[in-house]
Amino acid sequence: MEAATLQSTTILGSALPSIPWEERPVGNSDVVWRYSGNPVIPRDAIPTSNSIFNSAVVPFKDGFAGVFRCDDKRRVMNIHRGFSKDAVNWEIDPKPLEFSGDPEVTAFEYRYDPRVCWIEDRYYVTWCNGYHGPTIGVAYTYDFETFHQLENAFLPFNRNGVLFPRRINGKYAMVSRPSDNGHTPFGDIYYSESPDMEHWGKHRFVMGTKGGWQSTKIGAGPTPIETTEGWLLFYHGVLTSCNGFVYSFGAALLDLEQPWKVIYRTAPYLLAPQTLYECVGDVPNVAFPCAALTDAATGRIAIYYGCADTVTGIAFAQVDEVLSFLKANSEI
Ligand code: BMA
Repeated sequence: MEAATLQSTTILGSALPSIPWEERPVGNSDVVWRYSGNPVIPRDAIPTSNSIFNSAVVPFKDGFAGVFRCDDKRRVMNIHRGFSKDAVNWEIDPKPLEFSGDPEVTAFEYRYDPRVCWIEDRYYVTWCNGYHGPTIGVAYTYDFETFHQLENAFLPFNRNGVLFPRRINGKYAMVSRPSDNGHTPFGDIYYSESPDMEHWGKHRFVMGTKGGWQSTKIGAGPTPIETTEGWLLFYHGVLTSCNGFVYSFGAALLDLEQPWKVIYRTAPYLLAPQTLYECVGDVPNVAFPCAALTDAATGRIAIYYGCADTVTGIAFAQVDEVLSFLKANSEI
């Protein structure tokens, strides 16, 4: 625990020394650096998959569990559970998740871009859920064996719902990205809260697009990380080039009790698609973060991100370095 007291910014959470970690390569000065073993999940980790990306992992029992976006060879988008001892080597269930709940809500159209978030006594899964257009599906599990689906959080159209890991002022809280029914050419981040995980309201604007890498749309990435200075939110930003969308990611710091208030926000990106596995795949030039594992004792963060809509990679960061960078390079 000594390291935690030496840091200026501390993650408010559990020590978890078993998360993946690799030091920043010599000669690299990036705040976020890639794992040398990337991609960690290949596109064909299960027999039916065309691609496995934009996936979410959490600590579970003495290892890790996750919910993975697997597009199959029909190109149907669905979500599957998986387990790992080390959070690098994953066993993914070839069968998609099945949900109990109201059949009108659980009826399958498509499911993609899952997030997983531990709140109080269970894991919640949120994802982009087809229900007469994309909206945010919500379910919970205690054990990654059975999953119970709740009402969709919002009206269509919305693609990107990310829960906060604790109630804020007594309410569940979520950030999301309202959208349209196509390959949405806009997108800002909004905050909503709920007393019961089914009725969502108090919708507040958090932040919108800015120049450069985040000029077309932005959306929340992993579950926000609670720190002594605020909620650390990694988020994706999209720019439109002559050749299509380019997805990078940066970070923002949100107020702990009023998370729609942005304290800092990175003007430069933290990671942009630059390696072969981020630039070449079914959708070129995509780095799309959906999960982060943290070790509060050391301030280490392992970010899981989808690469080119094809495979999954890991990138690393130190919480105090991210905060220093945010402070020195912020434009709200
Ligand atoms: C978004 C979602 C993501 C995907 C991204 C880039 O709209 O479909 O799953 O990673 O586009 O193609």
